Amino acid sequence: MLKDQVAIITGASRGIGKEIARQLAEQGMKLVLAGSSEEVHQTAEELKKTGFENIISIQSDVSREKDVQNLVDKTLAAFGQIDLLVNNAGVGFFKLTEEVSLDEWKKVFEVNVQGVFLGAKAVLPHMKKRKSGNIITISSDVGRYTIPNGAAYTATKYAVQGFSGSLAQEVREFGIRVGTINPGMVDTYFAGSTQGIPEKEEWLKVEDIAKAVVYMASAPQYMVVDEIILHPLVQNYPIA
Ligand code: NJP
Repeated sequence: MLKDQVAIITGASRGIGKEIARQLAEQGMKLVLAGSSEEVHQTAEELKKTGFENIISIQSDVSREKDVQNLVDKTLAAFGQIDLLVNNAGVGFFKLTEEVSLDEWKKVFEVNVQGVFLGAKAVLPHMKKRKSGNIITISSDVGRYTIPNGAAYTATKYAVQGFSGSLAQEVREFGIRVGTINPGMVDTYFAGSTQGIPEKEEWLKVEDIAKAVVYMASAPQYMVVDEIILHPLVQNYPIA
């Protein structure tokens, strides 16, 4: 069903985004990988070496409108259509509120919230014209409940939930589906961590999140998967 469809994945240099790219490539999708660093090109090369074709990489910062518009324009020039936008790029840090600088506050909102807004805004005219499309955002379980020592990050993910819910209702009549995937602790490079260290052995794996993306994106056109929340069994979290 996803075969020959076109996806843009932001934050595809490493971590969850890289594995989403791998699994969507396995489905036969044509991919545009975006990341703010040059690492994104290496990731695309790595995937191509494993036999996947139709993958391009574009260095772009999701918090910059020009970069995001360029990403969408180049995708349309290369592949002619956009079926799926995966807003995955995100940053986070965890400290007491009085220790958070205004620059850190701005940065986390610029990437996690402004980036999601800019991505959606840039693909919507095209998706509305085609009367189809999928916008999937990797949000967080802390978009649904709060944690201490992470007020700025938590605030961004609550914002993402509000934005996505409102957008979903706005674009339903155009056949466009909007959903969020809200993981708990995932073993990646997030917040300056390292992927694959023994302390995170029982955390969610990038493969788990990528599978959720494939499931959400493959839902039949009459169905919308609004949200998937997933946690490692070892994580203690409140249940609503
Ligand atoms: O983190 P990491 P994850 N513009 O650090 C890119 C959410 N999440 O895979 O820019 C464009 O390994 C960066 O690439 P580069 C989290 O909030 C995670 O875990 O080239 N891209 C890299 O590819 C986030 O939304 C956990 O350096 C930018 C990627 O983002 C998503 O999962 C739990 C960028 C980050 O890779 C993926 O994060 C949870 C920019 N301005 C939610 N800035 C978790 N790991 O536990 C960064 O609830 N990137």
